[in-house]
Formats: sequence, C-alpha cells, structure tokens
Amino acid sequence: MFVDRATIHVKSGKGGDGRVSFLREAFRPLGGPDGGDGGTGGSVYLVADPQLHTLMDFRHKFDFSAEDGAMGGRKNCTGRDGKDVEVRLPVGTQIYSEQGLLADLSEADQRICVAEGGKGGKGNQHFTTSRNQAPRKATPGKPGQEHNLLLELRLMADVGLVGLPNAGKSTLLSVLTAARPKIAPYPFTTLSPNLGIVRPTEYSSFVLADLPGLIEGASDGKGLGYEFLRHVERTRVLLFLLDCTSPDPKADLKVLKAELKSWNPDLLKRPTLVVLSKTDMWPEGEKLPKGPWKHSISSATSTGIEELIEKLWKLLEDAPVPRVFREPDELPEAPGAASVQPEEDEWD
Ligand SMILES: Nc1nc2c(ncn2[C@@H]2O[C@H](COP(=O)(O)OP(=O)(O)OP(=O)(O)O)[C@@H](O)[C@H]2O)c(=O)[nH]1
Ligand SMILES: [Mg+2]
Repeated sequence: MFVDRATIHVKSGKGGDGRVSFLREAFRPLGGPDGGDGGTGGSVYLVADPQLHTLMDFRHKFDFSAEDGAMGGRKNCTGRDGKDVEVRLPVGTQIYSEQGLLADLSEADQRICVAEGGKGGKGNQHFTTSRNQAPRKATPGKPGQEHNLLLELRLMADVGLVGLPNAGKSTLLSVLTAARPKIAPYPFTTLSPNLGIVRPTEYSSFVLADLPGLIEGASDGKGLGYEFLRHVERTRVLLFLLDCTSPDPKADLKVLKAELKSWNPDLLKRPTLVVLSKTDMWPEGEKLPKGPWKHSISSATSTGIEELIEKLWKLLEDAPVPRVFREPDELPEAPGAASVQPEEDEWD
C-alpha cells in the first residue's frame, strides 16, 4: 500500500470582544448602552476533494489559521465574523489528533470542522438592569482552538503498470509524470511502487503506479511476486506493457495474465489496455508484431504518448473503484522479498 503522511497545525479565530458604548444622539442626552457583540472567530474545515491525490503540498504549507472575529460595534452592531479556512485534502485521507482517529474523509466533498471559531463576547447592551442603566460591562471573545493533526492517505492508484522486468515501465512513468524512478537495463530495477500524477488537462489528473516487474511463478512468490501482486489489487485500470523487441510479446502477455489470474481471477475483469513498448527499437519500415494490443509507444521518442494518455483517461471514466480483496497483513509472507521491503512503503 502507498502511504503518504503530513502534519498540519490548525487554529481557529478568537471571538471578537463585546463593546462598551452608549448611544449619543441629539435630543437624547442619556441614550442607553449600545455596545454590540463581538463576531464569531473563523473555523477551520477539512474538505475531501476528488481532484487531489497526494499530501505533497503540505510539506510546504502546514499552518492554517482562521481569522479572528471583530469587536462589537456601536449602535448594537455585531462585529464581523472571522473568515473560515478550508483545507482541501484527497478523498481517503484519515485525520488523527493527539487523541487518536478524528475523522476519515471517505466521500467526495465531505466537510468536517476541526477547529471551531471562538464565540464573540457580549456587548454592554446585554447588561442593563433596573439598578444599572449604564453598565460598563462587556465580555471578551472566547479563544479559538488549536491542534496539531496528522494526515494519512492510503493511496489507491488509478492505473497500474503491469509488465515483465525491463519492459520499460519506469521509463514510461518518467515520461508521463514528474516522477523520477530508477531506470536501468537490468531486471528488477523497481523494488517498490513508484507513483506519479498524469495530467490529461489542466484540471484533471490521475495516479499512475509503476510496479515491480512480474515473472512467471510470481503468484507462488517468485521474484518480487507478492510485492507486485498486493499492489496491483489497489489499481482501477491495468496497463499491460509489452516489449516489442521480446522474442514473443504475445507469450509475455499470456504469462502476465496467467499470473494475475492465479492470484485473483477478478483482476482480469478490470478495464485493461495492452500496449507495445520500445517501438523505436523496431526496424524502420517493418510492421510491428501482430497481437491483441491496441496501441504502441516509444518512451524514447514520445511516439504514441499523447494518445496513450487519452485512452487511459477514457478507460478511467467508467472504471469502478474495486473492492480491496485482501489487506496487506492478510497476505502470505513473500520469501526473500520481505527482507528487501518494509511492510508498508513510505512514499517519499
Ligand atoms: N530504446 C528504448 N529503450 C527503452 C524504452 N523504454 C525503456 N527503455 C530501456 O529499457 C530498459 C529498462 O527500462 P525500465 O524502465 O527500467 O524497465 P522496467 O519495466 O521498469 O524494469 P523493472 O523495474 O526491472 O521491472 C532501460 O535501459 C531503458 O532505458 C523505449 O521506449 N525505447
Ligand atoms: Mg522499473
């Protein structure tokens, strides 16, 4: 599972103080008390935003303070309320305070208040009694609340890259996103998932996961088998990447599908896109190998990359969010892999 964490400090505004004042008008020399109440302090809200996918932005901005309420005015006018602050978080963020789990933003547009603004104080208009018609008393505004919160996001990637080792998965991630995974001409370069954000347009985005290579026998724990398979369960669309220079890309696809199937047959019911990679290595003028692939790309020359993004975005439009079949701790221990990988991969 991909875990992203951040800590933020939230502070709501203090309530405005109540005012002490007296009505001064021509022909009313003894106007009564007219001190207004203080405004309420601004609150801090957390809002689940389906457009966001990471907590990365909170490494730079982590202080969120709402405005204080204004002091009460003359002529019984209540002071202005402090402005609220909204902190937008990806759907699926869990929020912990020092006391434990505070909330789980599991639905889009869910909104919770994490620091309520202080109430305004009362103006002297409220303190008139039969014996004191000119009270000089008002109450101060209540202080705001202040908390340190831990945010934790368990990410579900939208698209998972499935391929044999060396197929060019990490290279593709580096071309489609700002992520800079390790790339090397030998198998098993990628040991834990790398995530990147693809932006089809200025206002849309999806998460692409570059996963460790899959080999025959992975579902029995071969290679980085379990490492790979437990991550692929958390993706909505599968992108099968096949090296066109391989002796038999069709057979490669069969191996990949057979491994996914023996791990969890439902994986193959997910929307998939089969893509041939490294087409720049194919002799010029010769036809690419035939097979069940609908698209071909070269990460080296960027051929077919724009179209690939469009195709993935279309698939994602109707791809359901899959049920997570097994939690990571329910999975069998991966022989060998356990020593390479921690149970949870911090994403940094
Ligand atoms: N010519 C060419 N080489 C490529 C292309 N894509 C990847 N490569 C090369 O293929 C090799 C393997 O690439 P990676 O992106 O590390 O492959 P991977 O699928 O992530 O491999 P693992 O992490 O081991 O599973 C590297 O030497 C890349 O430079 C491509 O489009 N054209
Ligand atoms: Mg790789």
